[in-house]
Amino acid sequence: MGLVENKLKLKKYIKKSKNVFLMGHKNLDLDALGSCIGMYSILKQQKKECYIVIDDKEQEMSVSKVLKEVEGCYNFIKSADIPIYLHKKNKKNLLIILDTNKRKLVQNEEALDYFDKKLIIDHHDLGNDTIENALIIEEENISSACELVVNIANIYNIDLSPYICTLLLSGIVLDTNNFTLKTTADTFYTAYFLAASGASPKKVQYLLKQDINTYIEQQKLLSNIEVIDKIAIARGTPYIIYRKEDLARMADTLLLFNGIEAGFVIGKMSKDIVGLSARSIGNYNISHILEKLGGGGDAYNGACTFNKKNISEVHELLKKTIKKQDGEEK
Ligand SMILES: [Mn+2]
Repeated sequence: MGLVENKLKLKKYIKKSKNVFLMGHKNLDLDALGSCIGMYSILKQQKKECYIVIDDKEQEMSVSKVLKEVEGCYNFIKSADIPIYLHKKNKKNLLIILDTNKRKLVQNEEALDYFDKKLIIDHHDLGNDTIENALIIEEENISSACELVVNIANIYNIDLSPYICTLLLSGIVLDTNNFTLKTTADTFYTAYFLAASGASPKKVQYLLKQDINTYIEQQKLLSNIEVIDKIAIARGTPYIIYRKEDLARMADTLLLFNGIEAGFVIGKMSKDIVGLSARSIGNYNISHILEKLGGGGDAYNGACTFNKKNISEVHELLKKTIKKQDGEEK
């Protein structure tokens, strides 16, 4: 599944296609968008017609900053318009899915049906819901989709513009929470390579700047933490609706504290839905817990949603499940 083993297959796949459509996960972040734009640039240099498919109605601040800056430079389309841009011969069309491999998480699940040839470039674990009949390049030990795209650019031996290097570096900084999570020597090497190719750390900082009010709400959430053994559980304020990405970011933050190996964050995502986001440094198996709760994930991250349950009910349920799992492991 790795890039090295699939290098030739990947090249052949790309060589045989003419129109390439790039699609990230729902609620794009800078790793998904950065990797799409990075791949676009690689493919353009291979003389492919490229399209980035975005259906998100609302955009995270960093994503909308980038989309504004690149307006007119890339072909952005909605999935409903894919048929207009398809090549007459379907085998000349290729859909590349970046930063996810799950059917339900792509921008638009129905868009998958237009394509016989699909390629996945991702750094998340595969699962039951992984898109079928696709060439999969998946490395779960790599920091981000952006890091994978840099490796692909190196396979093609091509240069990326300083702006694209900046976007790719932003994706890495985002997914590693400033080089604290899932960071290896290769990640630092990639960051070095991008910086040496003209990426601007100052610009990365600008792109990733947050809204101050969101930050304040997140800090409030962090003041309500319970630590059980090596696990930290944080609960949101019941009257605040959090975005899924913000819960995830808070769960990332929990891992920054001494002695904490796994973090869970519970918060309301809408009037009737409570979300649970989980992160682990890899030692503590959060995926079993999430599966028991009806969600999913891998060794490092995962999530789950609950209908018609309040925050305290989810909190109790989570604690029971953690206790039960600890009992099973002993
Ligand atoms: Mn990612």
